[in-house]
Amino acid sequence: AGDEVRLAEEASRKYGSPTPTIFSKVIDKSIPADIIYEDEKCLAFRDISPQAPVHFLVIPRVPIPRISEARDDDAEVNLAIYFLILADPFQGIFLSSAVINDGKHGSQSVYHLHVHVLGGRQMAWPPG
Ligand code: DGP
Repeated sequence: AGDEVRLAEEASRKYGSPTPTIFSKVIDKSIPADIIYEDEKCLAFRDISPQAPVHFLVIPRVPIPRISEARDDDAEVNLAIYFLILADPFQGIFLSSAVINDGKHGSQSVYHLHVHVLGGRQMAWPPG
């Protein structure tokens, strides 16, 4: 719990006081989620409304509201590293798309930065 407090303080220094979202509850485990990976910087869990046979979200523990507000010193945003780590347990499954929805025009609904990782079916381009 000490860590969560420290991260919340850090986020509030950087971003003002972001409104806690449902993903804060996934992080502190006050609501259930199918967490498939976690470490000191990020979590990955299955999307509650999967749009593909494989659909999980990768989030930083720090509650950065959206990708366009991330700061250069947010090492947590270096999620590509986590994709590599995450891809490993899914070897053999076709992880076809990684999507970040940014803001209203990007249909972002939860303002805690997250990457959608989708796979297991043919994707279409462009997104709707
Ligand atoms: P976006 O439109 O990019 O903000 O997508 C938010 C995603 O978060 C959406 O696909 C559904 C998912 N989601 C929302 N609430 C919950 C929740 O409580 N648990 C889980 N596992 N996923 C959630």
